[in-house]
Amino acid sequence: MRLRYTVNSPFARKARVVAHELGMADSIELVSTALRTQDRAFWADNPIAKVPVLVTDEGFSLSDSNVIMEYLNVVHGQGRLLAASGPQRWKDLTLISTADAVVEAAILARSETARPPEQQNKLRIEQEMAKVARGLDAIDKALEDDIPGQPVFGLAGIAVSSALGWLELRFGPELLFNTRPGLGAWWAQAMARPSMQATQPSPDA
Ligand SMILES: N[C@@H](CCC(=O)N[C@@H](CS)C(=O)NCC(=O)O)C(=O)O
Repeated sequence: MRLRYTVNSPFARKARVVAHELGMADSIELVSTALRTQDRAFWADNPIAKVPVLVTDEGFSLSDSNVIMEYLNVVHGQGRLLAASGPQRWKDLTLISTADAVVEAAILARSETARPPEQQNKLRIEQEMAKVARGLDAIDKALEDDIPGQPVFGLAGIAVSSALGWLELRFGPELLFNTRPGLGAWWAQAMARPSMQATQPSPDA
């Protein structure tokens, strides 16, 4: 299998962490991929030119990150990282969507902030950062309610951890944890896992 990624992509990190948690990281070739270049091999793997994309041993391409996580979980992990049915399944899928949405809102705010000051849409930045704050509050609450009793660091925990890792890299820990000490404690535990240590983003990349 081949996984295209960038070292700082929070979406690609989800797939990489799942591979580590399932003990199969060695069976996936990691291909560091430059984004927004004329790369026909990349486009052949994913016409939308986003990472992550996983090319399976059978030679078909999978995207996006949630499809890849679930593929690895079902085909190589007997589904143990996500409840197959019942309320926990839907809560966890919603937590994954919320984590993704928080990152997407933060990316929008960052790209707006990167424009020359006179061209920035300040209202848009405020609106997107307010979504980030509300999303983090919802994640904080969901983890408080559900995750501590769970025996496994499942797909929901992996999605949240990957999102938090990227947000911390780009915005610093204060935005995340100053008003959410429970989330900070949860994050410290998640960060101690070998799968998270092995997939750390890099400020220099
Ligand atoms: N929904 C997608 C999002 C993937 C995504 O946005 N990846 C970013 C890197 S973090 C990317 O490849 N961006 C390149 C581009 O938008 O041109 C997923 O979950 O995989």
